[in-house]
Amino acid sequence: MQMENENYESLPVYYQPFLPYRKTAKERIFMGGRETEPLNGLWHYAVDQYHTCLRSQWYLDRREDENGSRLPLDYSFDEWPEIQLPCCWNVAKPELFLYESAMIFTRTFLYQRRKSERTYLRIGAANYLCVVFINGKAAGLHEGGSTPFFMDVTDLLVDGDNRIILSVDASRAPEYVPMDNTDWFNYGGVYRDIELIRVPVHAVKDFRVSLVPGSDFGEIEVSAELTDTKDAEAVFEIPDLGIVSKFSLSQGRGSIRIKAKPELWNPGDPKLYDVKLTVFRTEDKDEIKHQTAGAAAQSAVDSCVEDGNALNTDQVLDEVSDRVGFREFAIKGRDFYLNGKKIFLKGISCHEDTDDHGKALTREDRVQVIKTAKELGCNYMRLAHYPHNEEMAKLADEMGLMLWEEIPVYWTIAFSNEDTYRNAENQLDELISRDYNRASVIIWSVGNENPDSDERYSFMSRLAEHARQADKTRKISAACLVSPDFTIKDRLAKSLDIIGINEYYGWYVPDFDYLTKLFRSSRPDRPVIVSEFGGGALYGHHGSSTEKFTEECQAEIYRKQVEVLGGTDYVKGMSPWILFDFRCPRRTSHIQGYYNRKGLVTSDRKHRKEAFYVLQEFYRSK
Ligand code: GCB
Repeated sequence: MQMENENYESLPVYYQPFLPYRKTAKERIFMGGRETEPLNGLWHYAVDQYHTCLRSQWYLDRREDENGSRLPLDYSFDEWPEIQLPCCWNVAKPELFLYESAMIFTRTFLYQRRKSERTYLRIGAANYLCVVFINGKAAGLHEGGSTPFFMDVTDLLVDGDNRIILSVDASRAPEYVPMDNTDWFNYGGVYRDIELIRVPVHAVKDFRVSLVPGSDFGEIEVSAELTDTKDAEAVFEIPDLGIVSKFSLSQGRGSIRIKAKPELWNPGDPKLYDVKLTVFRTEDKDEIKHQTAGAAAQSAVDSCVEDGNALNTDQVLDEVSDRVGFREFAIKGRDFYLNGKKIFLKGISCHEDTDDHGKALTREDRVQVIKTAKELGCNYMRLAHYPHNEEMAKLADEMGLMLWEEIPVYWTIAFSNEDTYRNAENQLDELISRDYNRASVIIWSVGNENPDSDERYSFMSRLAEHARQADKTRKISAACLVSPDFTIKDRLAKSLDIIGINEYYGWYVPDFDYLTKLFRSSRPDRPVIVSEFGGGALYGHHGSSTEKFTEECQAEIYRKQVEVLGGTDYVKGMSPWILFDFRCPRRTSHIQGYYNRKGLVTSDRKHRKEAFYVLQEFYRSK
């Protein structure tokens, strides 16, 4: 479906024809419990350094002129070499290691239309711009390299063979989010799943389940939204709690609050429940006979359907499910409470990066990330600086770890550019709608280390307010900078529930006395998380604790930091920088070797540095 053409000037001119096809969080489909047809696998690819596919309309695949004469072609889709998607091309093909412009991917696939359903294409993430063509027609344009996007492709698909072309552009630019300068590697590619999803005509696009904050852990809120404005009935079930509740969707939306006493989720005992939503049409209610989802729930459904009006599977519009935990993360004064108990967030920061796969981590890689954090003694992790794969939050739900999730509003992006704002807000919406049901996620971060200016203040306070309106069950934060007079007094703090502070005493500011000064001279009125501190060390490089990049120097920084932070009453959590060494083009010294070496563990995840054990000991004592 085409969107209204928008005024959107931040993209290069060859993207302009595709602006009407721009996809945002609005087009999403709720994914839990859906069958998908993966389009992962071998695709043909070609480097398209000059964006010729878009400029010269390769996607039309016009082989003859008006008179039927053959035209010379600059492409040959099926003769191009192959690559396995999803992947980051920089590591999948060593000759593309430093390539940062457009790449064309194409393949064909079989499709058979089934009556009364719509087919969506979902791409888990493509860095950074992606234009999708199906059978010669534009299907979607998406901006933002770490969030999923959807498009309804039903009317573009044909029975039999279909061609899909993706133009994926990893160029960097000052107006993008993130901008052209970051402290991590700019991997290009379609590096998360590509899949087709068949959904009913009136499908559930949003299904949110959470414990109501302040309800004495006794109320669950459920809300649902359809892809259109149909009136409908919905039945919500949690079989393990014997909950079956019916509510109405008016104009495609509805919600209900249900009294319940679920066992609460926490990192030590990450209890999850299967939940299910079935949406029924409202018409012909009187003649409907009851036979709904799940025999166990049947009698309960009976009792919740008024006046003998029953629900019939023929009347089912859509059915979705999820596995969710119930918890309350609250702030009182300068303290954090999880399910009513005071907690300290023992964390670590983490990038989405591996030597072999870049950002396209395998499930084993992700499990290893969480296990390593738990071995360190963490109950919490900061997923920096952009949305990681949604599997991370699912695993954190299952394995028991609280999360800070973030959008890439990093350093000095184009704060006065309205396009940049809309893009950042959309990435936030895509993230919130993707992970709303994850109990592990307790904090949305709207940015990292953004130097103060009026433009930055209005951009980020607007984002923080947007996040607060979008989600009442989580807290809002950002990783702020220390003020030049060595105090915590970022203007943004009043828009945040939690002040995140990045400080590098002992490293960029070698004098540790400033650390004590910072905490003594600041009087924040809300909890502080030290969202970053740390120092670099090359594993196996030993020397004195004053020699930079030795394990001893890094360990000493950690010793001094935890001593001061542990003794500061308003510091209620920390996520030092960082769990693993990670690739970084800015780090060119012979010791760094194009890696940021502030990891507590090497990038191959095999070796723990001395500082790992310093932090582990501190967390064990906490
Ligand atoms: C920071 C940034 C992080 C960098 C880190 C460093 O403050 O937030 O992205 O990688 O410092 O190593 O300098």
